[in-house]
Amino acid sequence: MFCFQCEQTAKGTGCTQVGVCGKRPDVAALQDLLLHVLKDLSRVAVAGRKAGVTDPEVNAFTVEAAFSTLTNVDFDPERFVALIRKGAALRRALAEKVRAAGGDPGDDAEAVVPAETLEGLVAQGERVGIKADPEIDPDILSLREAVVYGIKGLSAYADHARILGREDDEVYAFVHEALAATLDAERGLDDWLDLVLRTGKTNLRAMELLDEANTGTYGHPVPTRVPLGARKGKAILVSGHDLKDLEEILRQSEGKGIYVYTHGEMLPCHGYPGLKKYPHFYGHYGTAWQNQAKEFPLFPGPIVMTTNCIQRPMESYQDRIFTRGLVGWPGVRHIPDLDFTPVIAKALEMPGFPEDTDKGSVMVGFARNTVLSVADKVVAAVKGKAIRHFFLVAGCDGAKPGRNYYTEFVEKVPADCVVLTLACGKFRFFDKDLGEIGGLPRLMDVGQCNDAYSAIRIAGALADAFGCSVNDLPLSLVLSWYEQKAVAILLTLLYLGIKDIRLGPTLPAFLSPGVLDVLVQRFGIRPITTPEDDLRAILG
Ligand code: FS2
Ligand code: SF4
Repeated sequence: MFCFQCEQTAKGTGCTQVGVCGKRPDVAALQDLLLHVLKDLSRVAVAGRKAGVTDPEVNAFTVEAAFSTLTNVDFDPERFVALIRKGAALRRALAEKVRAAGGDPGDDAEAVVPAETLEGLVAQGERVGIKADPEIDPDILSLREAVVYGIKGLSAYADHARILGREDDEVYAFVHEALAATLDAERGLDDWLDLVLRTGKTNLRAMELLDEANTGTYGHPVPTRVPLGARKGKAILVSGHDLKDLEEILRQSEGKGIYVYTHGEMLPCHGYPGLKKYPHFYGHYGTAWQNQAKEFPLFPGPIVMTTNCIQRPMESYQDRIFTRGLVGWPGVRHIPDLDFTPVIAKALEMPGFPEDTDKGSVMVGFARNTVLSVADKVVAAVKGKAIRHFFLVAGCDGAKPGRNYYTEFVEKVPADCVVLTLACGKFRFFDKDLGEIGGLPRLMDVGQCNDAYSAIRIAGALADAFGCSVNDLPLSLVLSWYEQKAVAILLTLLYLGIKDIRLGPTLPAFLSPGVLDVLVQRFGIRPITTPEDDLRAILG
């Protein structure tokens, strides 16, 4: 196997024996084969659009399957076998439709015919992995993989938006165009660079759709205090990013003496009016994804993983962790639709929390609507020099010790500066009381990684208010990355021309020295150093 799509990749170069995430070589090969099937399906979808043929099932399948291969989503070989077979079947059916419409779907002989057995599929996958072409130019490989990982992240956003009824064919058309392009051996460096930035552009649209979907369905988040302790009683823990799953769990567990808690990236959900209206939606339990082996054994109820990031479940909670949606782990009970009866039954059967405990609280709900409703105050505070600088300290968390940088950075931010945050990296500092400046909290949680669009809108509106570009605002981006949604967001920031981003804890292994050089020259992107040095460099 070879995989270097995430930040924790082995030795900073690539996982070759087994994934640091727990991905086994057979699953890695199946994911490679699924991606290959998707690329081939995309080629036919591109030909279809030229002939006026689009297929909603193919569109939905493409983003679901790409999302399935994102880090820490699905580790179950059987699920990938089903996806590979479905992808190949959709390709055959679509090719027929395209032909019937007068289009040219290409040669069927070139299509992948999935092997009959698991071993056969794994062998097929091993032939189409990242390093399948030993002759490929390292910079082309780097840009091609940046596009693929950007598409995986974008697909996650498009899939979340689709679940809540928001779609745009332009997004699907681009996903198909980009995946099909990865099969084109003739593309030059400039074409690849262009495709990288267009991936960022389309990701912005996908994030916009998701923002519309979330706020249109559940209202704009409002500032909300979330307890970190527990209420005496039965309990369900919901992790991941899927708001629809959370809503259904809340609706189906209502009036049953169960309290619902968020875990990880679900924390910001407490701010949505359409979700906080449930009186048994109580509080938040635990911290970021990489601490689940420590935190889940102590939760006295079932746990539902709605999306990334799942880790190998420990023996002690294997019988009460459930996967939902695209998440999979061999042997873990999967909820195939929105019927959470088994989860509720498990909660009722388990002891729950024996007493109330108080572990303090945190504030959420500082998404674009809240922050921009006090834009006048913010602008006045900057003009009156009460606020010197804004820092967006955002992105993923992970297990590496180098991620303490982000905790220390926030601790060292001077008292006249404001910290905006989003995604699971915030668990490094989310419970710190940084106080206020002129009635504005100094630490504001914009939301999940899925809400990066909200932060982009805040930055854009502030730039408008000051009559300058985002790059000229007193704003610095200090980002942490881990998986491919972070890659997609980074490509969007580059597409928007945002300069001088600080990125850590390490730079992506898939960026070749040549590509990194271009990013440094054109965008001033740089690795984090130390909190002291970076703060000094930013604030002067
Ligand atoms: Fe965090 Fe994990 Fe949010 Fe990423 S919970 S690293 O895949 O999606 O951010
Ligand atoms: Fe390794 Fe990350 Fe790939 Fe898992 S997703 S195999 S940890 S590079």
